[in-house]
Amino acid sequence: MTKSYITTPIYYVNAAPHLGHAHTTVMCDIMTRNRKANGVDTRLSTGCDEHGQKNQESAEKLGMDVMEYLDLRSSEFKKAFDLLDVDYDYFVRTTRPFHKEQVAAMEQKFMDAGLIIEKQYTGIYCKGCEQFKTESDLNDEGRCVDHPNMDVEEIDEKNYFFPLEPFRQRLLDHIEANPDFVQPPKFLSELKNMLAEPLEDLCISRPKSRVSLGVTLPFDEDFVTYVWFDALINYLTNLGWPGNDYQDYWSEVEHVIGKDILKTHGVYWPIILMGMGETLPKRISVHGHWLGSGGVKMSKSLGNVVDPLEIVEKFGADALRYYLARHMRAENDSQISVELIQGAYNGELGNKVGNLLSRAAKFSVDRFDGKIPTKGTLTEEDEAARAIALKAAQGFAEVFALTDIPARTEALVQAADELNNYFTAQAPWKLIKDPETADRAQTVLYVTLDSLRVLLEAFRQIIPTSADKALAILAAPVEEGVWSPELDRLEEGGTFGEVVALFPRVT
Ligand code: ME8
Repeated sequence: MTKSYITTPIYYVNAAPHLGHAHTTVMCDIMTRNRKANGVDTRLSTGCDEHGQKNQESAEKLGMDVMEYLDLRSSEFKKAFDLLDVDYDYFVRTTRPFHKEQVAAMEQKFMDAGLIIEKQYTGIYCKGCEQFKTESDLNDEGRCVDHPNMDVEEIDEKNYFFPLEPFRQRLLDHIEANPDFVQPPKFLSELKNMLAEPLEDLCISRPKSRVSLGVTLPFDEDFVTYVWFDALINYLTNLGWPGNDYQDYWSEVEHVIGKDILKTHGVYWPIILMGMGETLPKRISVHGHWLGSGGVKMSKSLGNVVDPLEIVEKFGADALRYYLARHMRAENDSQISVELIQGAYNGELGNKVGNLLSRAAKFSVDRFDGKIPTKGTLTEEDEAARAIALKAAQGFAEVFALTDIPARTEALVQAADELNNYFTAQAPWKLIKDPETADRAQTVLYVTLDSLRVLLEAFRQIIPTSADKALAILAAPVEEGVWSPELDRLEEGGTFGEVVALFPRVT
């Protein structure tokens, strides 16, 4: 892999950015940093899905001009991702003229190719999903299982449809030939189940009498494009598609999504691409959901909502990035709360990583006149400590998958913990008292700090601001670009930066 294109979903702007948005976007940022550090030319795209009924009604509720509303909301998303240190290359807004023009052009091509048909449709609609539903998608109260607080609507109207069934077998064959198409395997099985039965035609239009916020159909101006049919195309229009060089990145695209939008990405999108004659995505990586305390969906009424910006304000962006990276369980849903984040921040980042740095750096600064100690002959214990750090960091010197992130992050913290044990067992504060062993104290300090440096360089992929701050304390700046963990890069006799607390305790 020499190039890579990672995408987040584009988020609805009917409310402020929430924790789920933060999660997928931070995971994509981590994957992007990881690939760049491994020499892969990677582009990251994120942004906002600005069409559809939900967004339109939110603007109406506030009595705002719709474009003003969209500008305001999308700037909130941009700000949130900036605060979370997300280094994106593209920030999508589907109201951008170029995007809208390409969507309309594509629809005209589909129409000309006979891939769009017109018919009367009667059915149930969930505004929350912006999708038509069947009886089996509803709960006992007759509401959408994903949006149990919203009424579904009965709809009877003329619409335009894209037939999916003619493509189903081709998609199944593609999945068979590319078992990595969806990761992790649990979600591949879910996708296969979705494709086990004939597929209904996909309704790609909404009458303007009901929804006006959307891309007008090029062949019928009484209709706008169904929001999903326009949103998915962002992944291509972003790259300037159908311009000349989009293929370079498109052929390496990986979509990262939450489990709630597997059908749109795993069924609709590949089939739309087949209709266009385009290459299918290389991979769709899926994660579970965060649940609030009590292991239930977050909701205002339960008071278990975790607001990402409040967390950033209280603990800093890296506390949130770390929690999201370390504590999401592959394939499953996971719990989050302010208390859990606080516990991980103080107990894992603070006690294990920050504490090791301040213990070893402060001691060195006090005893060696602010200078980095020098290394003498290494013992077996020193070599073992170094090997632990190197091994944990090595996990970041290869391209990893979305599902690898928790274990790789845990390995770094675990290694820091073991370095703490090494430091305590070697007790340099005792060694320094005896002139015969004083040099040995310097070696222990050097080994500790140099091994920690290796961990911090790997940590840059997860918690970039804190890692860089720590590396500055060790006078060990790291250049952007390709990286591999190497020992003995700490400069003996170099001058420490100011030793500040990396993760000040929050109570
Ligand atoms: O679906 N835990 O937008 P959306 C983790 N506009 N991630 C979560 C989550 C949770 N509890 N809740 C949501 C849309 N997410 C469409 C996408 S793409 C062409 C169009 C994340 O604002 C997860 O990534 O509803 C999920 O897929 C996404 O937010 C849904 O965001």
